[in-house]
Amino acid sequence: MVATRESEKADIALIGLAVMGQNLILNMNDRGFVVCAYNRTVEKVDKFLSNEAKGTKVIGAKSLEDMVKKLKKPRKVMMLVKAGSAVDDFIEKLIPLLEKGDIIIDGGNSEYNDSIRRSQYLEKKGLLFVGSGVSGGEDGARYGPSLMPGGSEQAWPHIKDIFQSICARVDQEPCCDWVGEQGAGHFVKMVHNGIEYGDMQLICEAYDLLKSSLGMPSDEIGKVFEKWNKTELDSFLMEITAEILQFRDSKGEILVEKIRDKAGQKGTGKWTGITALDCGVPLTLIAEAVFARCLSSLKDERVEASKQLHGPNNNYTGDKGAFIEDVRKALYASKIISYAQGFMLMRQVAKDQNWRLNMGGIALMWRGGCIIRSVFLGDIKRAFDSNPNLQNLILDDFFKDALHACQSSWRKVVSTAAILGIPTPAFSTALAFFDGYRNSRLPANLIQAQRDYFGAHTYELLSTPGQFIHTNWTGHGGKISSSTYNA
Ligand SMILES: *[C@@H]1O[C@H](CO)[C@@H](O)[C@H](O)[C@H]1NC(C)=O
Ligand SMILES: *[C@@H]1O[C@H](CO)[C@@H](O)[C@H](O)[C@H]1NC(C)=O
Ligand SMILES: *[C@@H]1O[C@H](CO)[C@@H](O)[C@H](O)[C@H]1NC(C)=O
Ligand SMILES: *[C@@H]1O[C@H](CO)[C@@H](O)[C@H](O)[C@H]1NC(C)=O
Ligand SMILES: CC(=O)N[C@H]1CO[C@H](CO)[C@@H](O)[C@@H]1O
Repeated sequence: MVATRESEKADIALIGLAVMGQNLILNMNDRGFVVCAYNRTVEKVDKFLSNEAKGTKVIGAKSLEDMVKKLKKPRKVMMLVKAGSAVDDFIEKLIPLLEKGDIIIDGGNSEYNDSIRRSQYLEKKGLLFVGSGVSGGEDGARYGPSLMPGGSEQAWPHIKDIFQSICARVDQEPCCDWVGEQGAGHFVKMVHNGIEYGDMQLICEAYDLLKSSLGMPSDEIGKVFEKWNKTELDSFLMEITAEILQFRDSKGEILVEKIRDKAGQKGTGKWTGITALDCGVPLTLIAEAVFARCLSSLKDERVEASKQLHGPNNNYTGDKGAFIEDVRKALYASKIISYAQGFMLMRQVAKDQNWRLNMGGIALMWRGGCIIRSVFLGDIKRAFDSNPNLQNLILDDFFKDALHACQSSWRKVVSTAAILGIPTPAFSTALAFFDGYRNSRLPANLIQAQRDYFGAHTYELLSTPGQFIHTNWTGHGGKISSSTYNA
């Protein structure tokens, strides 16, 4: 076989020819890059070259050795394979074939702790690792995803051109920038997915409120959402929901009402919640969104319980138009809280991991291409641009004003839902967070007293913070101290 000349070599290789992989290759090809395609099942490569990739500059590889020979140096190998052991398996197979300075990119949905481990492992071997979040689904991959790369920083100059050419753009700006060290890219993608859980749950609660309290039919709610899509709530999820609610099946009937109310999940929302619990961040809305899916999945149990447990009549008797506007404002306010909590989590983990996360840059990456893309993220970008050290998003003037303006509607919706017996876990937890966060005094003084009473865990006085004391509350009991037991 004649050796491939350097000029004919590929700019990047892509492993894994499922739909996302294929679309990303075609996207790269459109932008003028030569891509070498590889899949473990080699017939898949031939099929791709003679079908979807016909007439393009895409080349194929018959083995990993063949693939590596066809790449320009430093070699860039991107994997779009199932998260987990498949990623480690390919890494092990690639290591002996690659040279110092070559780059392995994982574009799958890996857990960020795996990416931390992989970047450390590969850097020890002289290779560079990039763990990149890729969001936007199949369409995004084909025409412009949001890309969130992190890992070995020396890799960025070599992949920047490709990544920023294929990604989505908003006002000419690419929705892709370097996120940070090690697992930062996959971490930010995880938080993105968690926020997506929250956004979806909030929209579902709004739909349920309009349906159950006002008795509005789905297509009418769809029309309302179309209007909301022209307000602060302008977003991809609002837009597709407006369409879903008006979609009719072949019988001419609204499809969404026929779908079984049992939500699935793949785990990124759960990971976000676990991470928040581990590092002590009150990420209540995303956690509620995950639990709401769990509760929904108890369909059979709920059907049984609905026959035995009774609540109030759901009908709202006040002004319909005014209530619809109240729900819109409650949704907006709750959404602000959800993003504020997401950014709190990123801030904390960045601190714990010693990552320099650029919060405004992250908002810009999410502004286009991905599932949570929205006009709203432009406002978040502006907030972090004007103050990169912003303690909390809800302390930014724009969002502070928005919360104040929505506050009375928000309270009305949450209390009305409680009175009518319509579950609004995400709306409610957002409001509870707002009220907790803006309170200088919470009842945790009593928690500290209780802990000291039964466990001698000690407490601080308001007047002497930092000084821990114990009180002999009962007048009996032995010489207990907080180290004796933990209850
Ligand atoms: C609630 O309103 C619906 C129409 O929106 C009506 O059909 C139903 O009878 C009402 N239920 C009660 C208990 O008032
Ligand atoms: C939602 O708004 C966007 C732009 O702001 C627009 O492109 C889209 O067509 C709208 N979708 C619906 C369903 O109204
Ligand atoms: C990743 O590891 C950190 C530190 O060990 C832990 O706190 C966090 O919960 C882990 N994340 C996930 C999703 O398991
Ligand atoms: C608590 O007070 C009682 C009664 O004054 C005393 O007998 C006991 O030793 C005290 N316990 C401690 C741990 O100081
Ligand atoms: C890594 C890999 O080989 N991925 C894909 C190869 O093609 C089959 C069939 O389309 C996919 O299922 C694999 O995920």
